[in-house]
Amino acid sequence: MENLIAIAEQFKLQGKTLDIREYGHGNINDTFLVTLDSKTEKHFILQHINTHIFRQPKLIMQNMRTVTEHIRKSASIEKHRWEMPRVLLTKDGLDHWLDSNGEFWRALSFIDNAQSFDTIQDFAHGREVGYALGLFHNLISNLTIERLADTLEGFHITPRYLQLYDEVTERSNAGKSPEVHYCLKFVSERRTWAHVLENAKAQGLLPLRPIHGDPKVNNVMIDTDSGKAISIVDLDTVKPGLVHYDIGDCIRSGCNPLGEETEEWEAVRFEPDLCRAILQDYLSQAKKFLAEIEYEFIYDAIRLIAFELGLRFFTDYLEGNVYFKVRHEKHNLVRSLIQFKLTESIESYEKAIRKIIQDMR
Ligand code: GN1
Ligand code: MG
Repeated sequence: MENLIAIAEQFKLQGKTLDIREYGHGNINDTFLVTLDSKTEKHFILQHINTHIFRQPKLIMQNMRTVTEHIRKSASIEKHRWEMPRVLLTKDGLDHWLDSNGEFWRALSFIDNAQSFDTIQDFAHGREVGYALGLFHNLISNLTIERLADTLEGFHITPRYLQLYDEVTERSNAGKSPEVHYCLKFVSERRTWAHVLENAKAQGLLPLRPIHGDPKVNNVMIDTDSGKAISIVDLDTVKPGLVHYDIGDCIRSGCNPLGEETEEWEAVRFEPDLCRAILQDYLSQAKKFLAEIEYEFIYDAIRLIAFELGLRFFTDYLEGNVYFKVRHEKHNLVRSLIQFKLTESIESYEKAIRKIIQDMR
């Protein structure tokens, strides 16, 4: 704690530090809420970046500043309350602080009078989550991708995760419990199809654009008074990519009412009506830049990102939990079963999901 206070005080803000507590449920970085004795900004967010995963954290800060400054300059947001987190600087004017062990810390402004949820609360909330991603995509659609660094090579490139999975399964001795057997079979039955988005990208059907990378439900901030979406946070994975990764991630997260951390993995299912709500307000914004052909891949994107996340969790389980933080040894196995059950449910609703997308074109 002493140490945390000393780190928090590196970042220029008025007032004495009253409290620091862990905040949110991030799977990679460590996030803290700092409370200050101040009349103006009472809180800010302090984060420790996992540099085993984000190997060039300075580039993350650069991308974050590029995107948030671009959005702040954009005229169209003046009609709504829409706030991007501000990067806070140290006393020396730097956007990060290296502690005595060389660990990387950064601070962001806190978005006041807002909250986020791990699962969709009702259809109105679903529409707000979709709207937030659509507005974000729209606001950065005119930011050229050359201005953004690739901060996490291979992120959301499903064939790359399959390659790692093959390497890991070859040397793993995880045994063959019924759950492990189910996962191995699940992956093997979907291998060929798993190239769908990368193939479409290679064929020039889907363009690279600036993307968020992690637009799950709890990264959308909702105004406590109005219930409206006012921000999308967690900008570490902002980089060039396919908007389909984001659409898939937002919908796999939003349409799983039990959430991605449930114990009842066998009961996990996809909710098509929530999918309609999210897509409706997403597309109200995204239709401004999406080409006709891009709609053809939305169903595959939804199915693929659920499958890919299951594959990433399962690989990490087999590898001994080296990537995602876990609370127990089988945590990543359970997480992968949840995503695979969700994928199965998405597959069972293929016709309905394709019709929802078709009706909105
Ligand atoms: C990770 O750390 P967090 O929760 O923001 C992961 C995402 C996954 C997500 C699943 C850099 O995000 O890709 O979708 O867990 N981030 C990275 O909850 O791998
Ligand atoms: Mg994240």
